[in-house]
Amino acid sequence: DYRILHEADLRDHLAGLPDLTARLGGDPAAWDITEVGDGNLNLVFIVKGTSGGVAVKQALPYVRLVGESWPLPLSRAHYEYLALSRQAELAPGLVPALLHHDETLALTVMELLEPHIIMRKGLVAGTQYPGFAGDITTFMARTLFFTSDLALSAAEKKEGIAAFAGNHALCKITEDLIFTDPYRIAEQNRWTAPYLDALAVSLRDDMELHVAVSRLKLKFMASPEALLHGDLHTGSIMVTASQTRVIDPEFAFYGPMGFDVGAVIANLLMAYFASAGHERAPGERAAFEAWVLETIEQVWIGFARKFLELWRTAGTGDAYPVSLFAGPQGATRLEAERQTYMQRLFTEVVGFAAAKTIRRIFGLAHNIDFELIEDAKTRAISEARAVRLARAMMVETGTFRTIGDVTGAARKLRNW
Ligand code: SR1
Ligand code: MG
Repeated sequence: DYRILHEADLRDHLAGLPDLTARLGGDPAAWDITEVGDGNLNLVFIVKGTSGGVAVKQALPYVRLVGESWPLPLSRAHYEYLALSRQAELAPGLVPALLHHDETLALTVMELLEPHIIMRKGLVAGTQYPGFAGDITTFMARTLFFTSDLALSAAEKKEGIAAFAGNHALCKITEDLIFTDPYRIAEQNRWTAPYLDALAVSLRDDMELHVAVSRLKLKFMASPEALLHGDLHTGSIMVTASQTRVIDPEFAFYGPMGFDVGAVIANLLMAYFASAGHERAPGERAAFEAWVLETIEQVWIGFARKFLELWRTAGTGDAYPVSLFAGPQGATRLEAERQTYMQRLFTEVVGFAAAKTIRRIFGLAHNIDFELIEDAKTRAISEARAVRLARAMMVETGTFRTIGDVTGAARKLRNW
């Protein structure tokens, strides 16, 4: 009974739901309904009544960006709903409230986030979000830690993996668009031609890069460490000056934690490099760029601190059994092991951040950070700086020991 909802069908559907009707208020015939989706996959409606509004998301049976030639399972709406429900429990106040879900229509109704805007748009405009690092590190530390073997029993963890195992079509998009296509000739690749033509060729010939990205791809495919958001870029985050809400977890599955953290860092790095190509009031450019780099540092440092604190206080999962680390000697050894764990995770964050950057410059799905730089040459210069850093992060990952190494390298490339 699935059908793509148009305004009138959506009005009828919502009018049949007493809770939502009460929330919206007034005569359903007078509700204002607008389709506002500008993402790659779905329909998004804003519905406003006399006493309130809601956001409605419906999955299309195909990739919106490409059209019906690229079918995509509606089941992604189910996984998104499941992930949002779990994230709401684990990171309360950091995701939109869920109001209704219809499995057949692949439709979810959520709290209308107002006056929030998509963070990427704010970054393009040069807006700073002082509370962002604190919020996103809480979100990531809690959702990743509490769905991992560090917090769960082996049985609970395996149930979690099984619940999301069917979301493989969305994983396949990531496997192809992020870890494969930018490094080969693929019909849907695009880049800022002609300026980046030579760089596109060099990516296809760079065997060290191919090895590095293939290692990351394997890690993505074969490391079910925790429940990931799976698409945690700045287009999946809505903000005001003081609030952060994470949306759109339709790519959720159990994967490597570094993928989510790397996504946030990659998108901030791109905002940093893109800044040179955007209009800014005098003096604001340097302040904005300094804030972005500082935020990148806070994202890793804050995440690591919060994650470690959870491990120390709530690390009762079946991994690292408490009984094996009894006594002062055990506590010291376990603490050292935690530091080793975080260093390994940091290395993966660096690699994933690199892959997430390169895909936005040579793959199918680009981002407005770069795309809104009208002059192609100016855009290509910003993109080339980002790619140069990303290549180093992916191939010479070991030389990036701290997040300061990443921001320091970005700073050096700013005027390259
Ligand atoms: C075909 S989907 C392209 C991209 O849009 C989503 O936001 C994901 O990032 C995906 O890779
Ligand atoms: Mg999305």
